[in-house]
Amino acid sequence: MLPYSELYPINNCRRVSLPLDGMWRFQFDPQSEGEAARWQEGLPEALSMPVPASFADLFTDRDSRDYTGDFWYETDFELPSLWQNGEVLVRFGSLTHRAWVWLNGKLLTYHEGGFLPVPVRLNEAVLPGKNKLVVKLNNEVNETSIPCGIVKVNADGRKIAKPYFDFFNYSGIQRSVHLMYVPKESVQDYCVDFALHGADAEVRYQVVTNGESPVRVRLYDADGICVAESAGKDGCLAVKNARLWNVRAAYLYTIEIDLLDGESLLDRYSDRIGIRTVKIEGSRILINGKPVYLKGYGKHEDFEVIGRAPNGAVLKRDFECMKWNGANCFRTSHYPYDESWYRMADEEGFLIIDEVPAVGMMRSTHNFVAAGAGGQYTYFFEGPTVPQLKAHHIQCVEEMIARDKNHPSVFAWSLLNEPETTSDVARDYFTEIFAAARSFDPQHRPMTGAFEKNSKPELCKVYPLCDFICLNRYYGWYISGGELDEAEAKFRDEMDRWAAKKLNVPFVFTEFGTDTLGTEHKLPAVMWSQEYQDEYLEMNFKVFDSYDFVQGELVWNFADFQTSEGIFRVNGNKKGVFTRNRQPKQAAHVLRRRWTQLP
Ligand code: GCB
Repeated sequence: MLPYSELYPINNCRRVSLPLDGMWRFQFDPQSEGEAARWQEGLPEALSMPVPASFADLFTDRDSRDYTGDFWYETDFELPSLWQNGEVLVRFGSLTHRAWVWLNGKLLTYHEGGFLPVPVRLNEAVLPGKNKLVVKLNNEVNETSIPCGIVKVNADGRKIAKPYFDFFNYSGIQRSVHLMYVPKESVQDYCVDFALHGADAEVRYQVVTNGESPVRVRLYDADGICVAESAGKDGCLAVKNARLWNVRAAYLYTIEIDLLDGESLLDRYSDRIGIRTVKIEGSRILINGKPVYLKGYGKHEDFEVIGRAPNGAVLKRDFECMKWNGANCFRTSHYPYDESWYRMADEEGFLIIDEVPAVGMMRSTHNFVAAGAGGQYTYFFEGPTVPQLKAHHIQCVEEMIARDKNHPSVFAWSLLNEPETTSDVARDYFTEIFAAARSFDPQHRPMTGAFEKNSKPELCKVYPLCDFICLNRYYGWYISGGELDEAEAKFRDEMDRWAAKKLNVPFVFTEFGTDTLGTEHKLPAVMWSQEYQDEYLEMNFKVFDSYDFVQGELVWNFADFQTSEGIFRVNGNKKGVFTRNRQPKQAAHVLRRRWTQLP
């Protein structure tokens, strides 16, 4: 188990979670001098900064927007005097990409990885009354971090992130922060798994506590009626006539875990869970034993001004747009999202492919050095930084599964996006990643990863590790752009070669799409016009529909999103079916027509 489990903060008669969101103090530290100058005791020249938010788009100058390096946040809080005899924690939804946390000048935690919670136990440093919480973050990307990238140092000494990935390197305290009170002896974690027997279901559970007091588990239906009860840390709840969590027809029960001392309640943790099974059988994805065809999107956490921060209104609008055009699934490309996404997907009956931020593993500086020295290009996974990268990759997978394992919406884990896959070193690297991932998931959900065009049927050495195969393909955009007939022929040729392998597993397209400007119309269609996006999609659908093993289509991307600057990007990636402010391009109607008719 991870230290101080990833349990979502809740409030009840035994637990308190107070959001520390709001205006914090903030300071850039371009010379990395803060620690020596004791900024952990207070920031000398702080600006105000909202939490949660990415800092980049709040500034009006370029240097601040693109700032790369160390930066600091600080806030004060008062410890409620009622919080006696328990554990006091602070839980950051994420800290991008790495962070050091001090309370009252005492260093309590270092955490690497920018997209998963950082829970910190405060007891050793917390004071009655006023407390000062200070966080130093660093948003550099490198070849040991996921996502991967490098940092370029300009002539004037300024650093600038050069991501090996196609989304803006948003950073900061981008998710909510909670101050939490948890009883001394408490529920630290729990997991559930399911078996269906006709109309009945078994909910098998495991509870982790930090003591030996007895555990009682109850399951309540959506009307609040207790439908099953069991005792012990390991047990089974027998549910008669179970209401299943189904795709776009969700039903949620509440699991309530009590830690008891005789009649009195030491701790209680409750959560909403859905009863459903996931299975890959031949080329079908089965939810509750029934095949489901995936329709939807690859997304990003991305919006004007707030960057990567969650926002309830944007979340709601995105789900409404997805429901309107008949979607049932999305991939959290290219990192685990804020927990609000999973909670709403649980409620709305959406399926999620939950992705770890393993993106940018194609070419590293080491590969170029090897080539430049008169030798040959080496493979990405031959670089000297790979052992550290792998450790970090496995840590992220573990934290992601620990956080998201109980969501009914999460039906599969994606462990990679578009790495180099044709070498033996790549195969060996991912063999370890998949083995580790499989050991972490109590529900043994399918594992997969998204493969780019060089991962051809004859060359890719990593796809055999996957339970279903996800392809990112851009025939008609990056390949044969503007020539849809030629693109279709090339696409079918590749698909025929996959078909010839008779793999008997589902294939899902996790990316296909065209950059499209909401302003451009053209008859006949040209690249970047809305008409071209429509024709491109129709061509792709014809190909998908010709192969029975294609069991899903997740368009790239749900909405336009911010990226680094470059000659291929017009103030960001414009492959959205919706604009960045969530209005439909013409293609949204094409998808709506298809997806509302597909069974
Ligand atoms: C990809 C990447 C995605 C990019 C997309 C594109 O293959 O996985 O991150 O944004 O292509 O639009 O080029």
